[in-house]
Amino acid sequence: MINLKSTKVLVVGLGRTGYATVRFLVDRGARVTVTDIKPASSIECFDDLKGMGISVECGGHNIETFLSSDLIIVSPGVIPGLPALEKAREHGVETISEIELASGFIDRPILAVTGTNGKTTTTTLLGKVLSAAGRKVFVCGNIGVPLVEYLVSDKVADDIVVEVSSFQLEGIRRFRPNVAVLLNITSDHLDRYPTIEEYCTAKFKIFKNQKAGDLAIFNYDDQMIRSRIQMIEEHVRMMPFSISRVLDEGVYYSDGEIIYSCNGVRESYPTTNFKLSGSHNLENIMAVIAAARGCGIPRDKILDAVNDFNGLPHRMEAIRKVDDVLYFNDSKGTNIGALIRILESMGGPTILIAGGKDKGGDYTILKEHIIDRVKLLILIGEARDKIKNALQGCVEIKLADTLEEAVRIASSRSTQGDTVLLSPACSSFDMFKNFEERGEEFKRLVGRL
Ligand code: UMA
Repeated sequence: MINLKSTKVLVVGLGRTGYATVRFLVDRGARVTVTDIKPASSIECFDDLKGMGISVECGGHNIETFLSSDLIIVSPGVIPGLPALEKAREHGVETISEIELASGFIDRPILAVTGTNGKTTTTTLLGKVLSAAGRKVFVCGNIGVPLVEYLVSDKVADDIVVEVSSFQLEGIRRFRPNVAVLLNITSDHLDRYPTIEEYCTAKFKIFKNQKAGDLAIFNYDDQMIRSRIQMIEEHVRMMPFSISRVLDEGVYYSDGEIIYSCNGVRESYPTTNFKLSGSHNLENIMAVIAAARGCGIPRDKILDAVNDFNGLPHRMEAIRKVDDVLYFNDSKGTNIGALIRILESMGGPTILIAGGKDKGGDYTILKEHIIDRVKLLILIGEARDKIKNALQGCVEIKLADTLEEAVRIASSRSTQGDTVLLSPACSSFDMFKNFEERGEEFKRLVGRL
């Protein structure tokens, strides 16, 4: 555990993570400075921090402040290659992420979930399963509540369930989840990582510090993951899951049932009453079963909680039917892999609205999935020309300047039995504050039809 008393700590970035980190550090007697590239007028917690007597440097990063710190806590949105951070590291200043800091002070079991897609659904469902079994659970992380928030709250949890992103995992040293889940890896955030290999390396850090008795749960069907299993230490208990093959030890799908097979125990979880649909959700549920069984939760409690779970907003959320056309909001689908998984589960003809802020992926891999299922592709946002160039010729494409125009085109071109789907394969930051705002706007526009 780091001794923070009188330590000079610099917090970089003043979003949700930075603000919660500062409060924790102040509680522990650290000498805190915070810095953000944005001007003071754009920082919500600025007055609060000033009121707490914190030194706040806004409108840029002063390299001297970095070099004179004992420890730097970096917000997930700040790239590790930031020149001031690189200089500080060269000078021997330790730079870590908030999950690394917080986990060092947490004495509860930590269950961590990562993956390109499905993290939030899996984290939420795992939290619900544990709660349904009578455990006090703190659900946090990339889902929107920083892990460090637990330490400044008055909550006492039996288990901490934390969604972790590759950005958060980059900055760990000793972060050690008792249960670690890796759902899948497809190309994402290639605007931050020079290669997919570096993205994979960040994701695999979730297993890096696990010890004997800890549980490593991973998707055996995912080639990116399967080919790197040797990166998990041998002494860790491995629990693969698979939708396509029978596993001696692990969780797999067979004939409408999920089978949990471990140490001679074989349990069946019928999928008939699951409210979540699609093969991606089946995988999320298998990971939850593996994690919850690993914590000793009985089968019936798990099955009841899974059967009760309706899913989350902005993830394949059915909005309404207008003139026999069904509208779905999948605004959380912010990468190409997410869109592919959704298209795989689509039945009838689909009008797809996609586009937003490009994250450096290769849209041509969408071709084979679009040709069969999408009758019209409507593109919005900064990435629209890039996507158009990648998919030209395989589907009719229309460009729209706003989401409102996209919905108008979709509505005028749809016919009975169609589905209109917003699943952007891009982040939202070019036109919206976040994916939630984009999804809410879509629901409002569809509501007006
Ligand atoms: N900033 C700097 N210098 C820089 C870059 C940014 O000062 O060089 C400042 C910005 O001006 C801003 C602050 O840093 O004021 C923002 O920090 P942040 O981007 O880390 O945002 P937080 O509000 O702390 O939110 C972060 C996660 N954000 C990102 O990873 C980009 C949230 O995940 C997470 O919910 C939250 O911590 C709590 O853990 C969001 C996300 O988009 C949902 N995650 C990515 C994803 O899911 O794909 C990984």
